[in-house]
Amino acid sequence: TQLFDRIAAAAKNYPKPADVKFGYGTAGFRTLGKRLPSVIFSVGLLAVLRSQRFHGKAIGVMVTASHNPEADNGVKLVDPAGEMLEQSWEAYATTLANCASPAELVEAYKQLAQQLHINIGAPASVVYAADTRPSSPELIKALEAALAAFGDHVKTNNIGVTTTPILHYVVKATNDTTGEYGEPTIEGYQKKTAAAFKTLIVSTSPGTTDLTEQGNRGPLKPLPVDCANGVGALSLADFAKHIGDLLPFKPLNTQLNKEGVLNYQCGADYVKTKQQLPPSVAESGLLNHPDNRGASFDGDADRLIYYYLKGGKSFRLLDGDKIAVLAALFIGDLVTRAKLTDKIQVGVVQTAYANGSSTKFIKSRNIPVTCTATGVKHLHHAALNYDIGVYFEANGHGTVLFSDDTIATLKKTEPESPDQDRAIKHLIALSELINQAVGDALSDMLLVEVVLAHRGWSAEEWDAGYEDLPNRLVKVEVPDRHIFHTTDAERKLTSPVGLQARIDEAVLKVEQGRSFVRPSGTEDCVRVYAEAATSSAVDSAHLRAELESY
Ligand code: 16G
Ligand code: ZN
Repeated sequence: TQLFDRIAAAAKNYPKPADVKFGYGTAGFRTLGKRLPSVIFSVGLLAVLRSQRFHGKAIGVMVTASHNPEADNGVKLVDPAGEMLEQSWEAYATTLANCASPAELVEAYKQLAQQLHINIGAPASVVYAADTRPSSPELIKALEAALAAFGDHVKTNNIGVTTTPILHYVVKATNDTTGEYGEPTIEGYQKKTAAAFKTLIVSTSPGTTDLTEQGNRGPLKPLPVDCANGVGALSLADFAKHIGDLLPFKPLNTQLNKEGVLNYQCGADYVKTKQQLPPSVAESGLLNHPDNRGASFDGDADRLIYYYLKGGKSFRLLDGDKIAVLAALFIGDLVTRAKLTDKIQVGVVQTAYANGSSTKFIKSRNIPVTCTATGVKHLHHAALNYDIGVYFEANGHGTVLFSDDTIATLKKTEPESPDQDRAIKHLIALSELINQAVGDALSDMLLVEVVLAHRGWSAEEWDAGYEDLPNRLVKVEVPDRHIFHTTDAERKLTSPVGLQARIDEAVLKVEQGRSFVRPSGTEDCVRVYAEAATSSAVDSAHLRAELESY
């Protein structure tokens, strides 16, 4: 009861704004930063419960609004293995966040603990971090106020200002009982990632200068990286110190203390939705050489988009689909060279937004493809069904998961040739380079660089595999998006009745047509996607679908 009094007293400083209904959506809570203190306070309570549920394992809390405007902020919980919060708990988060008074909050918290049979006096551990938004320090204070109400049996670890994927890494590493995953610190992440990258780029065996197929290419060409004026700029600068000139970076959009610049006219989301270079990147002139490639992070560095100028002129996007194809084919080749195709199956997980050409291309290479609903948790879950699961959303969020059995197989296989030996070592190093918890712009970028270096490819050669179908994505504000229900991984509508038939009809009229409508999980709108063999066809298909969705 003392605990309840302390929670109620602390909660008084974080009153819930009266006019809002909060919802824990696809990416946690997200809205204007100044509306969030009460929400963050309630998330602190839930994080403790969640940790107690797992006998005191560490739970993560990340304060960020990713690619959203600077005035927004958000919060999401990270489960012990470094994954997104289990879906069944999202409703609990929503319940606590909408309590109108401290008394109501304490009551809801008490009931929840009872319902879940959780001993509220048990030990707990919470790891937290924030991105660079101006509202983040205030929100972290609200979180700390909630955690402080518990006293000593709740261990807290503030890792400071860092990227979303690094927080996920630290949570996973904190809970790793084998001690093999890596040190549970930001520095531990940097060291682990740098070591794996070096293994993949430079030889560690005496007598050879590298481990690539085509001989030593020396240091890689400088890589311009648009950091969206976000926290990725910090992690990148930090990482660069660990690898010397092995891969020289040209960081762009790295202003962390200037108001109004976060995600503004830059970053992965800007590039993907506008299908053009950020003006700052264009002006830098760094992409003018046809051999050059550039990369953009989003505001919390969990999304990555590549691009280049074909012939030094025309913009070409290398999005999540292109990255998935690059990674899956490379890893597939390594598995073949490791002579493990009978034991290790590589598969790709996409969403309905994946360009039809990418899906077709992957299947043509005999790699299985699964389609899931939008949102990282769905892709992540499906990727676990493969021995090596490559998952990417077209928007650049994704990673590659290696199952425990796969790692064990790799470690116990006795190689019979130097090439097989090399392939096995490379697969193990890739599993260490690639963030196993969540999509990670920095580590995904290093993955891309490794593949390009090993293949000896420029961006244009990477791009040459398949040609994206022309496509459009628009949002439509409808009176009530909740009447839109989908099935088949969001590719078909079941309601409003009749609408799907009309979409099907429109799509049939155009070559290679495909279109779907789904309610957004993050905004009050529905999204309409369409693709077709030609640009003019896609316009007519999308227009019809859009009109019909009203
Ligand atoms: C969230 C998801 C992202 C998804 C997007 C779709 C996470 C961490 N993020 O940002 O994966 O692409 O929502 O938004 O799951 P929408 O539902 O508004 O289209
Ligand atoms: Zn993000």
